[in-house]
Amino acid sequence: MKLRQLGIAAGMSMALVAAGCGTDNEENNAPANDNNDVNNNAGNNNETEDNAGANAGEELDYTITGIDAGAGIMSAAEEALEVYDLEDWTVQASSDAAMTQALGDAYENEEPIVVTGWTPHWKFAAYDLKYLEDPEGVFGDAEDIKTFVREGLEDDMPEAYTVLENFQWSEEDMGEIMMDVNEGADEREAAREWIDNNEDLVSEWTDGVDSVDGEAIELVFVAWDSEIASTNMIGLVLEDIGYDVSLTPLEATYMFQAVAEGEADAMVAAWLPHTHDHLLEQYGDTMVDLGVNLEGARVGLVVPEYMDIDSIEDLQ
Ligand code: PBE
Repeated sequence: MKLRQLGIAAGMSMALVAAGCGTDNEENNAPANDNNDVNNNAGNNNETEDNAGANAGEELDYTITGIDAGAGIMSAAEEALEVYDLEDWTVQASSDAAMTQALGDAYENEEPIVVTGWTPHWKFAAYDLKYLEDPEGVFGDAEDIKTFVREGLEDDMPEAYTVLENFQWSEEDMGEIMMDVNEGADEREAAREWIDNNEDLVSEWTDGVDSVDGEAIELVFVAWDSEIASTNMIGLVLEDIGYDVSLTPLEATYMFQAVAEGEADAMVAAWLPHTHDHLLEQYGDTMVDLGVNLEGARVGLVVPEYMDIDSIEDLQ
């Protein structure tokens, strides 16, 4: 297929934004009654519960550290700015890799940071983080991750169709691969190790499925850590029954489009009912829905536990 990888290496500048956001204000010992901003040109302030959001806002230059512009969570974050009247704030596009880099850098220095976050993701195992409450429900409730294949796959590749239809695992399963990859393991090797350790589950997906003889199958995905884990894993399972598997990273819209137009065979990366609803609306009619492969996913705005804000409203 001709679609190119877009948007996933868009902005390493995020790490710089986060690293550069001044936090020296904490050392400012302005008198407690000096609330009139006279000498406040460095954005200093006294950290009180009342203005914790404003403080964080100033320190962060009113920037939410986002990921690739095509991700559903990015449009949800933009919507949140409107719904919660956060007109001073912007959502900075970058990539999953740049976002986690910025998060890691901020965390190390106990600096404030707000990221577009989701579960499953290794960042929750690596750092103490919390979702900001979302009383307006902009980010939706629990999400499922679903599998879609192109029309005609059932006839053309019934073996792959069956495996993809059977594929279902848990947040913990996906998390194991993600964690290994984050700790430096090769993506394929991490997926292979998980398969080796979970033969019973994998054999439920491949039960009764005949081997094939090197037929080419193409899986599309977006280079989010969660989808790197799932796509590499299911790709290996298909390889093990004889397919010649290629994995193509794309921007989210093109991932849906590729399957809808039959240019790619399958994807296991549709977050619904909320995050990718606009993409499902656009492309859903010409794709085959093979159901949920992971239950209980979640998206939202995520901050380190040490930040003294709890709700998106606190960013006002
Ligand atoms: N995510 C991870 C995706 C879905 C999977 C939350 C970054 C998105 O926002 O589109």
